[in-house]
Amino acid sequence: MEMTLRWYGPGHDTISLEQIRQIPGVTGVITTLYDKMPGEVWTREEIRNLKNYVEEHGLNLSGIESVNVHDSIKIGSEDRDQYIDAYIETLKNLGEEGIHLVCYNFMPVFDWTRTELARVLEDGSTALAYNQETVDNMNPEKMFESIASDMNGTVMPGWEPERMEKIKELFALYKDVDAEKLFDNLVYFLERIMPVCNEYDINMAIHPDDPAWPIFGLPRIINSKEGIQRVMKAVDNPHNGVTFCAGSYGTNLKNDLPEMIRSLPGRIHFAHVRNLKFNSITPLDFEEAPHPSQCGTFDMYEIVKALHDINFDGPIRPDHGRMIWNEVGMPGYGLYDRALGATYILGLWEAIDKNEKRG
Ligand SMILES: [Mn+2]
Repeated sequence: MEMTLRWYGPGHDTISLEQIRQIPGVTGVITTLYDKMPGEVWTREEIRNLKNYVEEHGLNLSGIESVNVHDSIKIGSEDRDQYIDAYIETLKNLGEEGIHLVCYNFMPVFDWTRTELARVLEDGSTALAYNQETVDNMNPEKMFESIASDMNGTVMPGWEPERMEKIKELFALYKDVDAEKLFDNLVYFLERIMPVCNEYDINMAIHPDDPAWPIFGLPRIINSKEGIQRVMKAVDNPHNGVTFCAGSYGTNLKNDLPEMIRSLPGRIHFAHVRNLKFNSITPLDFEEAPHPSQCGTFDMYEIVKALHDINFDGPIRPDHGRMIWNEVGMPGYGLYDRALGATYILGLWEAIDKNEKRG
């Protein structure tokens, strides 16, 4: 296991690599070429520059989150092969530059959805939150406006203005894509990219849908144990793997997170560990809680234990943190609360590890 933090790159992130390096136990970052549009090839030079920059700051570039998948691939349009070819070229270039982990998602239109980016919690900190009633009373355009006005002047991944300008068009393109078609399109994509993943030992790690159910009538397939197992079996290659995101799968309380982890030995290449606090089931309402078990609904010990039990050896990162201590930054991606999360997870890991070795 390697403890990492997500970082958006120079000029995009509100926190610096110097700061990340001072978080005890964090040795790497998960980053991306933020300006790249889906379908655009990442050149070796661009990748090398990013990697050198991270390494010059004393950190590893532990993986990419994300290389985004073009909508044509998800929709299965006639031009999908040209976009898959570009994706393959990017993977090859990443492999040539020694990068072996790529997180991606296969969600139509929206990467993730929250109804509030700065809900004030009891202790005065703010966190991202979700209320189903609010979503049910909103249309997608309004959803975008509400998210965009709440980003502290930053641009949240998945909610880029140029993408959202085309939101009606996007919805029209997904009109005939149901869950089965989306699944078939994912399998088609994976089968085409597996040879380059084999050649360069690149672990693909699909991020689950967040929240873990269909919203605005769009299909979602990576949201349960059955859903993810189906994808693993359809393309039964260890390079076809998973980003286990506790906070995304965990939005559906029917998902038994430790059990899901145990059902995926050798296939979890990347882990996002975060806690949620459910305030109400009907209507569903939850917020992103501080990482410790006592602050939310999940038993974080059991989640980390399950990862340890399957000998998880990839990068792990604390997921979204709250805004605390007057920090102003990208919602969910501030410094302080994620740093607390990283050290907490490291503490759990050390205790579990030593306990086990003592038998
Ligand atoms: Mn995640």
